[in-house]
Amino acid sequence: MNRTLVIVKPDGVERSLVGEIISRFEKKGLKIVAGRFETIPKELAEKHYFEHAGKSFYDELVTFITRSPAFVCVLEGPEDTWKVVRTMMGPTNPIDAQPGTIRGDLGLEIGENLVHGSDSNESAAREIEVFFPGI
Ligand code: DAT
Ligand code: MG
Repeated sequence: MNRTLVIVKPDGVERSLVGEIISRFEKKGLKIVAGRFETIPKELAEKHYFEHAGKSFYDELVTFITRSPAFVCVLEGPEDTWKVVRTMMGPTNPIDAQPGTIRGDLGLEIGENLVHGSDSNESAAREIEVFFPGI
């Protein structure tokens, strides 16, 4: 089996869309194998988003992801689960996201795009270790 990290970001929790978003993945056939509801500590946010350090939107991104509780979970499927999740999420900017995708149906702004999904099997392994070490 193959796993990826998904985060329903603070905007998704604030808008009471955790069930809506996670149920799409469950209906698709993916299984939740770990999950935690938490205000992400700054230190974990910085580890998670290390690749964006130094970019113009980095400070805003860390402030956003740590501002209120998020639902962080690990989803499991047969293969390339990260890709299944990202296809269902839609592209980073909700303006570009097709109807039928999470960002396309529910989002409007790049800075409040509801959901995180790892972008490769390597990122998935790294990000799962950041949030659920040793799992
Ligand atoms: P994704 O979340 O689709 O993997 P990413 O890894 O490139 O996108 O960026 C991480 C998050 O940072 C993204 O979900 C929203 C924010 N972000 C990315 N590019 C941005 C930009 N140009 N302006 C503002 N926020 C941005
Ligand atoms: Mg990314």
